Amino acid sequence: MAYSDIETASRDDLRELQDERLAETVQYAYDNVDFYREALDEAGVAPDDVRSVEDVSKLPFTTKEDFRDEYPDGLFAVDHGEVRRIHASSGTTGKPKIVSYTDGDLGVWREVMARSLHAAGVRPGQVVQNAYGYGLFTGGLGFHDGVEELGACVIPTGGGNTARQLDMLRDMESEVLACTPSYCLYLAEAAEERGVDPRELPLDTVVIGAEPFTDPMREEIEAALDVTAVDVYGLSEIIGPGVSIECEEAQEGLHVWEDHFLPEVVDPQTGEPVQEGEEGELVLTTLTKEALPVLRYRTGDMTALTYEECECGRTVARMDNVTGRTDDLIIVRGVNVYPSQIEEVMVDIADVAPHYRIDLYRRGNLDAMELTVEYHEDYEGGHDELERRIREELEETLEVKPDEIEVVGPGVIDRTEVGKVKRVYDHRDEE
Ligand code: DLL
Repeated sequence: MAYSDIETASRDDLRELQDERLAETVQYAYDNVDFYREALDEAGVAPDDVRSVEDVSKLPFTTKEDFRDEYPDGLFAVDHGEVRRIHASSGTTGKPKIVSYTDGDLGVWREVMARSLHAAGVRPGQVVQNAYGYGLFTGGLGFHDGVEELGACVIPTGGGNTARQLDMLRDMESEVLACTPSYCLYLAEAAEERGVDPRELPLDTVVIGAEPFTDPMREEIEAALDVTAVDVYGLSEIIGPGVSIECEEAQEGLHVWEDHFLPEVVDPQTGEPVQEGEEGELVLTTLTKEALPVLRYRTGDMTALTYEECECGRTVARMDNVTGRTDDLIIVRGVNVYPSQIEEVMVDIADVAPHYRIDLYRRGNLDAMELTVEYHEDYEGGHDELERRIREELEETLEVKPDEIEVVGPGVIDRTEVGKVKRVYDHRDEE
């Protein structure tokens, strides 16, 4: 059933392996990376103090800022001669985070991606169209290698070039499409514009990730393309895509490949571990990485963990779908708002298309929030009526009201063809 035995191992066996690998990783990082040696010394923790998974909380956190401070290669544990590949994650501000892989790391990545695709229902011989961007972004090559490792056929379309993307989907009869959720919706729309019913395409499965999306958004994708949409998660600092994925059977939480990545969830304010099932910030420790071992990385992604066996039989931990990050909280007139709250409300209104943007301004001393939403192409009513309905629905969920809601026609809001979607535009710091 599973791609590798470890996916269904007993929790005790898995724990034993993690204990061993964690102790090795801490010693390895201490011996080979000045940053970790100094951080552990400063925290008064000796590598020997970390003997088992329970001891992980003794270790100091590693943050995004540490990657930036150590730019470009201060966190590498091997000489350049042993590095076989470099990727980078751009981020919105400042220097990119440079990440590196040895031959062994690339092998692990291929293995966890093959496992992930298998869990998503992909089988050898199938055609997988890979519309994640190739290049420094980990999405393209991460999927590419995983598809080949699994023994399926990859079509490396990369991001963008929508006309050719659609031709390939139809002519090569791709059964699986890998891309961001926003691009997936865009492709469905673009197909319709060209007179192709997206539901008639041969696709069975889409493997979506790299950006947050809510459950209603997923349902929208599944209905638009008549597919199963499976959520895949990962980040460059840890390896790239393939840290965790849902199984096609249950689609109930993302299986974390715990033999390579040790997950914890902590309170984002205090850094203290939370109870199983409670929401908090995901923290990850690599257990087998050679070029770039990472101890207790604060991902900024909000999720919860469960260790209950899944109905698919896998025993590894599962994390909730990540719908937000600790840093995408927007504060409007002192009230906390998450974009995912707005998305959930809007995608639930049938006459609204799942395309929206949020603009924040400072007017005098006050924050102003403007929401632009597209109506669905089948909608025949008036703008005012729809604006009123959106306002009413939002007022039930949000503590702060948008100052303006503008309903616009289909296709007016810019689409993201390459890379990750941007929904919040904060103009408050602009003059
Ligand atoms: O986005 C790796 C990836 C590629 C994952 C393709 C899945 C598919 P980065 O560019 O380093 O790596 O961005 C990592 O993207 O910390 C999350 O905030 C977000 N993210 C990734 N996957 C998901 C997901 C890739 N399934 C950052 N749901 C992470 C929500 C996600 N957010």
